[in-house]
Amino acid sequence: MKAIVYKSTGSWYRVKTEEGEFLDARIRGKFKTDDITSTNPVAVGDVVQVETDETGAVMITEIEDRKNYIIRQSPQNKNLQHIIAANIDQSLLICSLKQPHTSRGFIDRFLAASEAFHVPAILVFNKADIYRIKESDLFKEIKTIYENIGYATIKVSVKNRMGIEQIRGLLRNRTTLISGHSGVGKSSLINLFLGDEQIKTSEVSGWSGKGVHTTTFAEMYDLPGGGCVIDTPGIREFALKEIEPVELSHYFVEMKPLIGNCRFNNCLHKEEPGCAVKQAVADGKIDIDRYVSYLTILDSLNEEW
Ligand SMILES: Nc1nc2c(ncn2[C@@H]2O[C@H](COP(=O)(O)OP(=O)(O)OP(=O)(O)O)[C@@H](O)[C@H]2O)c(=O)[nH]1
Ligand SMILES: [Mg+2]
Ligand SMILES: [Zn+2]
Repeated sequence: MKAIVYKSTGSWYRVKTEEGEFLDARIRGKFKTDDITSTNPVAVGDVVQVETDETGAVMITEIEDRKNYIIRQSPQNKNLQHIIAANIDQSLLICSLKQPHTSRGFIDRFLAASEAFHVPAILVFNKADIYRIKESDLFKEIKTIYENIGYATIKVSVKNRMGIEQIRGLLRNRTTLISGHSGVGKSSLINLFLGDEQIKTSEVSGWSGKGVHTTTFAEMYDLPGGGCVIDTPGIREFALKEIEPVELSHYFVEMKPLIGNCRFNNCLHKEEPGCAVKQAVADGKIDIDRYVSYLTILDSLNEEW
């Protein structure tokens, strides 16, 4: 019987069958999927085959090919990846400019990962109710930069219900991954769209930047109006799929159309003469902070793989 994985704890999986029944399943044997060394063979959003054995236990026997997936690095082992979710239509990065602050570098890494994995990305800035002039001005600046290159950038307040209807519209009839640092309000936002089934959230007290993770496993929820959302534990860093340094600029959407104009076809847009990307930065056509993020990620690629 076909089913979709709604929750994965690593040792058991909650799946929803085609008939709409929720079952707790385990895996039998070894699965090797997508040729990646992963800590979890089965992820939320996976389409699987399940069978009930003689003892009544539900077993996952097969995983269908994934349309896409998003991974993060295993905190224990840099060479291991953890699939956050599979088969998603879009990804919402929940950010905040306060309690906690989401950095531009983190946003750019998320966007590059989304491009590499072919997942459309939207930036949502929560906690607008606590923004003062400094944060409001910063938001305007960020919105201009990211909307110029094609990413919807939306300000919301879960607390004051500001901007929530727009988000509800974006979620309808799609499968959306909700990610971001711990404490930005991912679960609180999702709770606004759910009925009685409420997710646990908790106070960010004495914010240290490390935070206590309230959500510990990724879990998918059906939206009453159609569509699904996947709540995830707070994340520190997204992993980029194994990419060559020359490929990285393909995942910076404003750089991609320019790279054919660089003098060298293996240009890394660092020190090379005749570089169209560096020229665009100098002309103010590419945001300087985006370029800095590009260089930072480029440097990190060698360390990661
Ligand atoms: N001021 C303010 N606080 C908010 C808002 N949204 C959420 N919070 C608070 O932020 C804290 C963290 O919210 P959660 O929803 O648990 O955050 P999370 O992103 O799910 O965190 P993890 O599960 O640890 O990844 C809670 O105390 C929420 O009440 C908002 O719009 N404004
Ligand atoms: Mg949460
Ligand atoms: Zn170049």
